[in-house]
Amino acid sequence: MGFEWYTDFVDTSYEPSEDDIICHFAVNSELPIEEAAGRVASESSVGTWTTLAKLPERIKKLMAKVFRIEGNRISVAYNVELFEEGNIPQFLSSVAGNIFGMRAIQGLRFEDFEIPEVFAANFAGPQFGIEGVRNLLEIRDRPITVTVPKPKVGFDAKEYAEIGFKSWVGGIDILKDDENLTSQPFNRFEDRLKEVMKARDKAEKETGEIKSFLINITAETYEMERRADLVADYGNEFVMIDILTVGFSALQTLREKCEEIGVAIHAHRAMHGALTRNPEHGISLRVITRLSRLVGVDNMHVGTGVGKMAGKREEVSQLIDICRKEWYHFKPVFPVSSGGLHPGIVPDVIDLFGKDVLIQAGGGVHGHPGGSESGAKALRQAIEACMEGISLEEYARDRKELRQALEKWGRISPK
Ligand code: CAP
Ligand code: MG
Repeated sequence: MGFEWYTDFVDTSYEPSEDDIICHFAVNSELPIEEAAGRVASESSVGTWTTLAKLPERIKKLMAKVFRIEGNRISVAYNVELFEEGNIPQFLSSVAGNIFGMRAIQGLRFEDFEIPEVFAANFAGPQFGIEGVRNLLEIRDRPITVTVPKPKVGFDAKEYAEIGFKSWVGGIDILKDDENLTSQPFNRFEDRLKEVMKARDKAEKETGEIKSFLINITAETYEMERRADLVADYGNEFVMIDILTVGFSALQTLREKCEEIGVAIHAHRAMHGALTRNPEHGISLRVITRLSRLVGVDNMHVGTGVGKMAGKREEVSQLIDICRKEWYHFKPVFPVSSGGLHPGIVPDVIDLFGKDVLIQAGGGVHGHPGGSESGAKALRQAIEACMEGISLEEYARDRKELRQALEKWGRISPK
């Protein structure tokens, strides 16, 4: 129609400059793809639904350009000046904002993005990264074991610390809060921190190994800063943050805070399914994982490819690459494999991840017939078997805990 100008944002002859930010989308619309693509580029940069009485020349250079269209997949180049340095919320308000709500576009998925060095330079990335986390734990050449007490909430601080102690003594390296445990009346944050740190000291003395705690500080931002300080006061190495429910603004604030106090960030991605699971609409885990590395988490949940949570091997493999592959100055992020794991499927996890992985088993430890300590032993034994290239069944011959785990769960992938 005479007043529309969306196709002015489509130029398949355009060669993105090295300073452009590039975003890849899948578009579902009844409109011709050029029309739909132009709407995405227009609304996520300078445009609106109608031509304007005034459009100064200098603003024209801020018009985003659809430079590639393949079927319903489009790539859009954005002048980097459209984005405030170091501001993730504004980045998302631009390329993941209004465009998801446009009536003419029935479905839109933000699949991935690429940034120029000039934009990457505004972000610190991970403080510790894989090598730094390994140094914190003095664990060099094997996957790191993690467990979440189950049931996931309800224990009081002393009961919780007791489960942590048993798990650590059984061989778990890191105790982890569940995503919905923060500071409920039955288990206040300060009480849990105090009791678990006492148990951690005892377990370290008993095992001679460094033990740590992913305590969930998720809350309002100022409160998270206060909790992070308390964690540092106890000399604990990590905080855990539910990065999507707190939001990227809060995550950026806590990244600064954790730099000051020298504490690593474990990123849980609870709520991602609301954005990521619909293949026709939403935001992919590639985008969320890449943003998390940009801001600077040290450990990041990426799925299992075999466990109870959605996420196929191929997708998990892509997320592992986003965590670990060379990317400007950013340290690699430790991928976390979690969700329905137990000793019987540890070989599948190591086959997919290699040794640079945090293997988290909650039910797969505390559901062991012998209890938490035996469950922890079974998990460690399964990892030892893999690192020595021995089958689990062979290794379980003279290791009761692994044998019992295999008797209960075999090699099943939980649904
Ligand atoms: C796993 C878990 C984790 C999920 C999150 C849970 O417990 O504690 O939150 O792994 O999913 O609450 O389900 P289990 P993801 O070990 O008992 O399954 O890691 O895919 O983000
Ligand atoms: Mg959980």
